[in-house]
Amino acid sequence: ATKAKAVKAPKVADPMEATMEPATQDMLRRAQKLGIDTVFDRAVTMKPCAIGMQGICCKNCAMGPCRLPLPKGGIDGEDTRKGLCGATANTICARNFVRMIAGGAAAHSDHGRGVAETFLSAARKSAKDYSVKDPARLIQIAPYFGVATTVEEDGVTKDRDIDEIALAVAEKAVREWGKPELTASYIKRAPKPLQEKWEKEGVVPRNVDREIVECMHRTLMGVDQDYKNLMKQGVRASLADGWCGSMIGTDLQDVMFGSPSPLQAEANLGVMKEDHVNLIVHGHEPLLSEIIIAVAQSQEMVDYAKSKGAKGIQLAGICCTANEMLQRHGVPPAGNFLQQEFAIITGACDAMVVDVQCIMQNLANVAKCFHTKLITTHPIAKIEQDNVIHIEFDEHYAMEDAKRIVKIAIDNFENRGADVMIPKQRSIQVAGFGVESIQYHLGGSFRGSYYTLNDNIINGRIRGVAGVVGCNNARTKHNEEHIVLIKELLKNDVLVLVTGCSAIAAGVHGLLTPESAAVYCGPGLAEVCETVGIPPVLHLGSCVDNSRILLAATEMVKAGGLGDDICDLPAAGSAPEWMSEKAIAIGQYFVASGVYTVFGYHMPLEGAPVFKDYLYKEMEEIYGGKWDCEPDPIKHAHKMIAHIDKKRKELGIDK
Ligand code: XCC
Ligand code: SF4
Repeated sequence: ATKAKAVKAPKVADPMEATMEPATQDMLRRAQKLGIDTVFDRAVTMKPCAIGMQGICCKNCAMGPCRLPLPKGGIDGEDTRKGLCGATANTICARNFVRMIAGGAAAHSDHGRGVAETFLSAARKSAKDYSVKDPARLIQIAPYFGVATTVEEDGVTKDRDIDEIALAVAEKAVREWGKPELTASYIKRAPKPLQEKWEKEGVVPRNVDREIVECMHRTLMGVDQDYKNLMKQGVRASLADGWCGSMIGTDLQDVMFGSPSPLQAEANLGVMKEDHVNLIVHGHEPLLSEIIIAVAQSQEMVDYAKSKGAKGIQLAGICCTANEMLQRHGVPPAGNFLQQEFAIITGACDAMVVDVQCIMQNLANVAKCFHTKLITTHPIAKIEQDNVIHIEFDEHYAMEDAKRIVKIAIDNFENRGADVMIPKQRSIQVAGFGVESIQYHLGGSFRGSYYTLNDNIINGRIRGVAGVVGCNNARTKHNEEHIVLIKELLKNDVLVLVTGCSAIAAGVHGLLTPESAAVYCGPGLAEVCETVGIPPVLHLGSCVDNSRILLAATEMVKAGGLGDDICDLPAAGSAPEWMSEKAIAIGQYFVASGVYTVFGYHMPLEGAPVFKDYLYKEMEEIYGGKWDCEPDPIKHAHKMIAHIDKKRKELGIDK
């Protein structure tokens, strides 16, 4: 007998259970064959903490962590659970929730700040690679910053010089993060009744940084110990994200890089090409990727790639950097959050460039198994593994930095191993919608003709509108909640607006084409989409572009016929596969803007039923919107539809 015991094979994920997307299934099988572990396998071997999941683990001081699990069989009578300091389950759960909002708001808003600072450099002519590409957008937003767009000369009103407007807007915009005045400027973009609600409740954001700092202060050990009061600050910080940091980010990106308009592109891992240099850009901020696009398309670099034996350069994106490059340039997304490791596992990724947010550290381990150069570019986001290259991006030398990066990818082409496997799957999509293009394609306004959105909602061809946004989560089947949910909404004549990883999922699964209207929609929605030639699912961009959904909702209110405020609209929000704290910040600004918002998977609230009730019920009385959670995508859709029907009834359009 030998002493050697049979080595137990490590537990791995079942590809068919892990994802509904065939290219991802194939790549997961390949990874497992090569012995490379991915997020899907780790989700099988590592289980989440049951107490953390309930939202009632507090580690806000060194007397803890204090854990307050619900007693078996629930609470009978008084809830006597408390931490060492006496913090109740409500306090702990609310503090955790508010800190998630702060984390998410910080991420979106810091992204916006980066954009605003680059815009200021551009306006001062010290960042020569950036300029005003969309003067109309600049003129549209200037008044919200109190910047005049005209000048009086000899009693005649003339258009003000665009460079002058840009500089004035930029100087005002950067101040929105830390100004001493008491109200964020963009708040006036919301419908009046909503602004009044926020004022009455005392949740009007002052400036982005202050609201996030105050979240951290109030959730510190021994400060705010009233869950309702804590949530006031959570709401205020979320509004600073949605209506300020994110919205300014979106607007100034549109000003500098051009506002998106509908365009056709491909999607999925199959967009990578065996005979091309494959350069993948991943993360969120388009400041660098915009320049990379220009460099990669330059004759100089294309010739250089050819000199190295490649036919050209294939750019593709992952996560929201993908959405940014897609909506303005038609650069195809290679995949969403859960596909990032697989772009490298193809063996054909010559370089992956990352900026900030949603970047899995395991990319470094996966890159080690191939020739892929993994390049970090942002001073706040480095990766410790020694195979990762850091090329710090500086807006003043954007073109030089981008050239260095593209050259690294090209030079690496010849190092590719023989074992390359690019999945065949790629789909066609139409992306790049925004408030203006919704208006343009649906009759030129929101109201007043056979084609407009509001009229089609009033006449019932369109039952309502849903915003389906957010991440993938390895604890749920990749893309399935998004796709099943969206299809169920379409079947019930609900027009769907998507952003983020949900938008990429919709593109990959073929829902972003005008032709899909006939296949998936109920008769009313199909008729509208076919008449005007739009997809029934509209891609509105990245996660900061959820601000476009807020503004679209505001335009629907202003156009009339659907009530006085966002909460009157037959509309609902959803993040079926959420994972990032950013999703919680987004969900909260949707709720506080009057939207019924349903999350999938689970919410870390079960351990504090009273606090949970506050979010799921009472919040509606204050803001007109409330939270909900439903993991089953069909039931999830029907909760949203029931809400839409309730609103139709209240509006008297429920024929
Ligand atoms: Fe990240 Fe924005 Fe979530 Fe996707 S959706 S996993 S946050 S990339 Ni915003
Ligand atoms: Fe425990 Fe209170 Fe400290 Fe939290 S703040 S860890 S509940 S003692």
